[in-house]
Amino acid sequence: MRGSPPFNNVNVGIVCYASVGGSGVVAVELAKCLAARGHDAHVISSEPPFRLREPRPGVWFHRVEAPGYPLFREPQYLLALTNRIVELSRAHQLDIIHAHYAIPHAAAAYLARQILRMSHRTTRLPRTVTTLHGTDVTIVGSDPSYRETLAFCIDQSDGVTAVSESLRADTHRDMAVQREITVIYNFLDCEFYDRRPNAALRARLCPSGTCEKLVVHVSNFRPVKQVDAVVQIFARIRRKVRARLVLVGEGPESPKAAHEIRALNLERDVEMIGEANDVVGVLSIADLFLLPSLQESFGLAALEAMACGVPVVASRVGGLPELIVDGVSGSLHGPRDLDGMAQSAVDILTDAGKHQAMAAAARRMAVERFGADRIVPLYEACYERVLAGISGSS
Ligand code: GMT
Repeated sequence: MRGSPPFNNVNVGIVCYASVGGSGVVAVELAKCLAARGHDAHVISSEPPFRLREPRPGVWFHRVEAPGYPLFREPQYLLALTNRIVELSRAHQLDIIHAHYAIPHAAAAYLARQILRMSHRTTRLPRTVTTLHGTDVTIVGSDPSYRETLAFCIDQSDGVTAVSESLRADTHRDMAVQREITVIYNFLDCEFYDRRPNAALRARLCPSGTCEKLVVHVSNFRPVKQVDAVVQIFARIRRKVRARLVLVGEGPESPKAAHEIRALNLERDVEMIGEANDVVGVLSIADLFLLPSLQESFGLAALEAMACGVPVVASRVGGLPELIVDGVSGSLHGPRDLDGMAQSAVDILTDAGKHQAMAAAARRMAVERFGADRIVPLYEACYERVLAGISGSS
């Protein structure tokens, strides 16, 4: 087997989910940034992730097929993914297999490495890195049905990263993971995520005469996002401010949100626009972003809003306090404190000076603390340590 390659051209297999969700977004953005920095990034998923529709030099997509058989009630995705990682490792001499979201990607990476280790056909044995994103630990992964196997696979990774200090602590506490975990915050390309005012879109979503302020929420509408609470907070805001609410995204809680809108008689003030191709366009015309989640290990949607100069009113849970500075770039409250969130929203929306200062702080912090230029080198450093055989990734 060959030794470690020079660090300026690393072949990375990036395993991620293709569905709309922050972990897939981060994985694909990382692939693009790594390719731009001279590496080769092989994205491995069940279908092309939605941020990878356009071809990019240095980024390849590899589909995982999990063929069915009448005997199986469940698709055998873990086996198919493991097999695909083994094939791709051989074909592309992968140096690193980087699993984004531990379930089941950390297990597939572990199994693939074991297979490659035992095979006489292996000429390069890849190292494995697992990035923990949130519910792979906090809600799903720590469930007794998964915990022991998942903790084992995370511990077997050559490097482990988590997207916030909060998630690192949760992983050690709830999963009893022993391995050292490096915190690497999520990031954005802040040249792409920047405010681009669009008067026509603003006039459509917040027509002057009936609307003065635009409040936005973006999520995948799962229970953890409390989308019904978004509507309830907005109802309180609407009593004091001529505002409209735009809900972007869809998911299992979409019917509940629609029901809440009808129940509170807000049909004329709330629009559900479904999944938007141009999230930056919608955020660019927003005055405030609401994220009252029950749990959020990082809150990538809040960072997207901040990068577009939008103050965020959110729950004080998980990694959100590491992202949003209370009173500076937004406001934080307990996840059930809907009155507190509504009051803060009204304060921000009705005080132009405060709004302007928070919007500027949000943008500045997004660029300075969570810009791709700052964060991507931390992943490169993690790869470098792992390739050098340094145990753990710190
Ligand atoms: O929430 C999930 O189950 C999915 C996951 C995802 O793929 O979007 O979300 C988590 O990872 C994101 C990217 O790192 C974070 O921004 C989200 O905060 C995190 N979600 C939760 O912790 C609920």
